Amino acid sequence: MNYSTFNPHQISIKNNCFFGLPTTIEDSKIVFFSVPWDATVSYGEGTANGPQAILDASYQLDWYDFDLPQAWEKGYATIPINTYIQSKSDTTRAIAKKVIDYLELGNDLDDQTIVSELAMVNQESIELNEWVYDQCQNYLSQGKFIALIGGDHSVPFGYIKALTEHHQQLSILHIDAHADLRNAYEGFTYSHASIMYNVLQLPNISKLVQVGIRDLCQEEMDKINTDDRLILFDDWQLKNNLYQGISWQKQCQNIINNLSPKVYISFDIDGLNQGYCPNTGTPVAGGLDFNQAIYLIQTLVKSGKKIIGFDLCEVSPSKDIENQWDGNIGARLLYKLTNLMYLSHYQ
Ligand SMILES: [Mn+2]
Repeated sequence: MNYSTFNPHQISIKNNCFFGLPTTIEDSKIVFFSVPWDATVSYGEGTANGPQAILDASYQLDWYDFDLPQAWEKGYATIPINTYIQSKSDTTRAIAKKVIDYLELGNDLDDQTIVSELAMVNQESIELNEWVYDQCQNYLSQGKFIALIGGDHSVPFGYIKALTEHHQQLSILHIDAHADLRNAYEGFTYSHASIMYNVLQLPNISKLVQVGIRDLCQEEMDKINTDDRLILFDDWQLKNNLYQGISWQKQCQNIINNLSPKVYISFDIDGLNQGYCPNTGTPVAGGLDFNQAIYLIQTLVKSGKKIIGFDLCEVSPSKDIENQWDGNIGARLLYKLTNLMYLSHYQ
């Protein structure tokens, strides 16, 4: 760990590490693993640039954390953002866009060129999943925790798969505007809109607890109503409860009671109110306040349950490079989630 040039009272040095922290991967307890990929994004593109936007904005934060003083010395290291994956995302997304444009015209899948392009995108997604899985297996087997930074919401699949091989009975706390329970979307098996459908096919997933959901289709609602593992806390009900005087504390406790002792958090930034993520791919009105979301996770940690990993996805920077708001929120959320994950194991 090279702290010789690091002063936690001063400004960050731009060292290509999240929050300017000088920890080496070897000495780390937690690694920041970026997956700059948004090949199948259907609406607004740009989440492949999320990790870089969060990294750029992260230098601006102060390190003091009210839950975890001296968080900066706990051992968080950055795995460099993989530029090969990012360029692969760009080329794959160009093909995917042709398929999406074709389907959005109301065409059926009878054009052989489109069919083979669709197959190509699906193959690239499989390879991305395998890459994420291999990377995560590597760090998990070294006893490290992983903070995964997307990318669109398809990217944590390989990570969750790796975790299911290290843990029996894990639950997922899924914060999102969307249920992500579609069985493939626009023909893409590993679409961002299908992540939780795909995750439910994995072994050892005991519960999927969804919070903040406010945009879903009938097929997804049917799945929620028929699969015992699925528990929905939709945004409308959460807010109605609040308006009728049921405290957020009480609601958080209720949410957490549904989770097993080992919890994975999948955090889509669009679970928050759109003011916190104006450039995210598929924004929806409503959503959680920043502090509400943090309070939920603080309550989880206080309950004694362990956060065994998390992802933060769908942060997309503004086209105006001077505007770091999305990245700034992403960075603050990333720091807080990382600190709370740390605290859940070492308090
Ligand atoms: Mn979403």
